[in-house]
Amino acid sequence: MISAEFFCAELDRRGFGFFSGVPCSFLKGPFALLEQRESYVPAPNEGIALSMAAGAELGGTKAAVLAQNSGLGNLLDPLTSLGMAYEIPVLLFVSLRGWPNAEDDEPHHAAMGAATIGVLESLGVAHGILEPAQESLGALLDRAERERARRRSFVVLVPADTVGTCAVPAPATEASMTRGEAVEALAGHLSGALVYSTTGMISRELFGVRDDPRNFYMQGSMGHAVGLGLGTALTHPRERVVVVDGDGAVVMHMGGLALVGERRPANLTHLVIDNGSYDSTGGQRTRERAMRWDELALAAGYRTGRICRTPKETDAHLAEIADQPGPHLVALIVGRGGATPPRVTSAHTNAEVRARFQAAAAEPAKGRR
Ligand SMILES: Cc1ncc(C[n+]2csc(CCOP(=O)(O)OP(=O)(O)O)c2C)c(N)n1
Repeated sequence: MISAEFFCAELDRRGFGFFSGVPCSFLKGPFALLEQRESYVPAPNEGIALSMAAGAELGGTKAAVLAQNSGLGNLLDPLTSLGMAYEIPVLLFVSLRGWPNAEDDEPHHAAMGAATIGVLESLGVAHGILEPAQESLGALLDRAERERARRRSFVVLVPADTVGTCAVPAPATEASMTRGEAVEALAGHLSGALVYSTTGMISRELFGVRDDPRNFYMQGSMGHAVGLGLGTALTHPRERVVVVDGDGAVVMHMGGLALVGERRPANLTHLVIDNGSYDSTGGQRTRERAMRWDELALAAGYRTGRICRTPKETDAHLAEIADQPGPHLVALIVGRGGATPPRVTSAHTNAEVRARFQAAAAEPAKGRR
């Protein structure tokens, strides 16, 4: 195993001065160390991480991006149309979720796990697979330097158990509600609704608190729960649609908010569980300062926007807006971390989640508008 300290020291030794990315648990250690530096800027999505790195490079600062292979989809455009077209080299570390054996990982990583290396090959992007030994990192970074000299990017692919974690004390949070309490409070208001929940711990928490065929647990597709909700809300105006989102996921594809605010479906409620962090990948911070969700919602065009900080406030506000036309945005401020809820896939395959959701959605509902 390569220690996170060695990993970062090696990048320092080679003169890297700017870092960005979106976390993956395979790279938890380096993220924990980089987070403590001014030179690391957490990005809302991998494409922005890459374009920021390219901007740093254009100014003469060597830059590196750390990402999960699910994020390749977000960064391929700037990697090709910016990095390759303008010959701006960037060093990328991309984790290999779902590889080499798809069965060893969550099913939503299977397709990208199998395709990651082929995608890079078909684009002609130089890459190498990191092995859990310090010499391997040195050899790949030497190759990256040779590519850089030709003004080409290089991708270091990082399989599971290659880079170590490290203990960094989590910053204290001032929130007075846990994720579990927030989900319990909102779960009382989901009856009859079609519910889309976001990737990671939030879907798992909802599954643990209130499993229901009318819940669609969207693992993967980070940032796209609101798109699912909007598509259903617009095409099925008699259904009540609730999206249970995370702050990291919303910010990843924030354009969805603008579209909700523009189309204004009265039947859509967007709940954002804001813990200021990417809890599902190890609790890395999402933002330095809290988002003003209420103002953001109103500016985007939602009919109401509100921040709730306690289960009681959440319960009262959700009861209050239940019969008012939306779209509504409610941000629930919670603390980081919490107990690890069960995986949805311990009970249902993704295809089962989809099939039972579709069947339930087709039934005459009890609580429809
Ligand atoms: C495109 C993409 N990049 C990165 C990831 C890895 N990932 C899975 S869950 C998650 C964190 C989600 O954060 P948030 O929405 O704030 O919810 P939380 O985990 O804090 O509950 C990340 C970064 C991913 N699934 N997809």
